[in-house]
Amino acid sequence: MSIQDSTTGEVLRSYSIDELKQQANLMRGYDLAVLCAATSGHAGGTLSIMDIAAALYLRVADHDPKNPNWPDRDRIVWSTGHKAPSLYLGLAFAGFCPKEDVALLRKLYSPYQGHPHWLKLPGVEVSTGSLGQGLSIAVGIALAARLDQKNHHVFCIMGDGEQQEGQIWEAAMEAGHFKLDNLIGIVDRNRLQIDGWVKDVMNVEPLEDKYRSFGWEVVTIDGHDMKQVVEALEKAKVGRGKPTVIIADTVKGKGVSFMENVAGWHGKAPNVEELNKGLKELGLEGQIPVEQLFAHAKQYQAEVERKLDAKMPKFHHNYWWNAADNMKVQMKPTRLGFGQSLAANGDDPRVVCFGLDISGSITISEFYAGKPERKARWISMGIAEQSATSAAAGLAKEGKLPVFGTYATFAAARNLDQIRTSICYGSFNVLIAGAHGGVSVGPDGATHQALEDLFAMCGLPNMNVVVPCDMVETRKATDYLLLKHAGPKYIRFAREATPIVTDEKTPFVFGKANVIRLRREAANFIDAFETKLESDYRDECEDLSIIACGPMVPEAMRAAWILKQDFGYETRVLNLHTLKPLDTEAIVRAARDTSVVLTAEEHQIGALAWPVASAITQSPELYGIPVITGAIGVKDRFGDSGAPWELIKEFEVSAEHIAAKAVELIGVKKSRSGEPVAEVHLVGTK
Ligand SMILES: Cc1ncc(C[n+]2csc(CCOP(=O)(O)OP(=O)(O)O)c2C)c(N)n1
Repeated sequence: MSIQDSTTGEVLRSYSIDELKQQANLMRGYDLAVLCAATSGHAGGTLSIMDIAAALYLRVADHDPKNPNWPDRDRIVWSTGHKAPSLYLGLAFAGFCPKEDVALLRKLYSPYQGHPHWLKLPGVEVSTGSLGQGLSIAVGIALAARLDQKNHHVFCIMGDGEQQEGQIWEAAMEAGHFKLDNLIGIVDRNRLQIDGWVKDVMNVEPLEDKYRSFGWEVVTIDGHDMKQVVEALEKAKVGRGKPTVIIADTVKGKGVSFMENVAGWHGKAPNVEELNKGLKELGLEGQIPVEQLFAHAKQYQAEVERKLDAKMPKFHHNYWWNAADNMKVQMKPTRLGFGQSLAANGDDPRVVCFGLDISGSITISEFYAGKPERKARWISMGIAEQSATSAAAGLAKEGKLPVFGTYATFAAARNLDQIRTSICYGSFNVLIAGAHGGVSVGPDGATHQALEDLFAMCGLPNMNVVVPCDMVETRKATDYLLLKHAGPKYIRFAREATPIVTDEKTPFVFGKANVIRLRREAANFIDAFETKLESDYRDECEDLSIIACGPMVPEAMRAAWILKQDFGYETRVLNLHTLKPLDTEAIVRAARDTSVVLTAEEHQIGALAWPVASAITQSPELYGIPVITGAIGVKDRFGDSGAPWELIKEFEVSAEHIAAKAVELIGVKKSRSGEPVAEVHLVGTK
């Protein structure tokens, strides 16, 4: 049946095996082009699944492009959300959306998010990106169909590395138990994941035996032989009495020789030269409208930039990072400091590091880089955050110093109960790294942008939480937490390169805030400021305090610069790198001395703002003393795809937003005390 008119049942288009092969090849060409236009994305896995995507969307699945929500349609769940471009191209080639629109991949406000979002694009069935959840969703959809006595089918596309997630096996057990013959699992067995070969990272084989033992019908095919793909899918649709899993042997990067079987192409997009080479190898020279796709992407991007610019508070000068001839700053990713510390301190025989299949990117692999003798204390756990968390507790119980990390949302949310019960309740000495925290993760989108992790981590008894402001402070914080601090500890850092605003001499004392004061303009941003431990600082009667953590500290410093230059205001910036335990004294002194406190966090508002507010309202010293407060942070919404600095603007967590809010709060303070309110120069906020 396949692509049809849901009102008449008329088949709108049917593809032969040869035509499907041709379409899959074209989809590969588009895939390379849209990834190139996005400058990021997942080439390897999108190419390995493309034949299956073509077969499903163009021939096997019953659906209607004009009626994407047709109740009787087959559902296709992409549990491997990172293969979103193949899903989008499947939809586009089936007629659900224009092919050229897929070139808007990973751009701000785009329906073509880095990972699929069903509320943004008709035809996308579910939002995914956190691996291992799709099969459970598919079980739910299949159960609903059974309850409603419907005949449609649910397909669920998974990766082989993804099979390491324990939730897959809970879902597999459920599907077998309920004999869900309307459910068809597909495993893209390309044998690679991020950290290398699946068999080396954490072997999942024999997959066939595993699924069979859970009560599934199992079919193994060559996932690039279109005849086998179509036959297996069509046969699975008529299977009765049990769910079917199709284990498809594929090649990661299929069709492009320099990408095939290369782990490094997992999360990488081709540049223009590589695109052209790839298109040539696919025999598609001149057949993909590359220039039109690029032009479409460029035009859309120009509109994004116009919208963002209109949203930004304006000041007398352009104070953006490195826009002026002076106040220059060096940018480096905070995560590098984490790796540097592990490299420096890893000789301690108690230190044991876990790999969770994202090791290079979060720099935890620096622990063993060039040190083969440490390999025995490097334990690859695969994509299994929950079990690894409890295993870390086990190691800690036996006197080891375990460290694990991954995207902050998978390091602190997916495994929250394990952190709570296995680690915190027993108060075990485990260091957890929440890497890639905040919206500045960028084009991967909402599923990968941890904006809630600090609520959970700060809310856990016995947990200690540090959010360092730059690469140097990340190294110092890791040095301290790893070897000097006993108990559960969470360190959160960003992915993107952020300004370096501390140096070797800058104090870092766990649990103690630093005061940062702008003293002058200087050639280098860092030299314009003086930093002291807050306990060594004497009140200078500043106009306000900005309390910040993580990469919001540099933004707060830049806000202090804007406030001084444009309004003559003096700002006390507090770098509250330790969120737990909280430096209540520093907060109370800032509130008492300046009577205006503005918090800034790259998180849903509240991980920093509410403890600060609570410290102010609960301090007897401040009873009856008015303190004007404000909060900068993400306002109760999920993230979006986009370039990191675009997202800083869109989510209103830039220095400009901090400064605009500060002007508003200082205005309230001045008007209350009868002082003239400084003229506000903000253009666009009037
Ligand atoms: C819960 C979770 N942990 C980690 C990641 C990061 N991640 C994205 S893709 C990937 C590897 C997936 O490997 P596999 O399933 O084999 O997919 P393929 O190699 O086919 O792309 C990982 C670890 C994630 N998205 N979700």
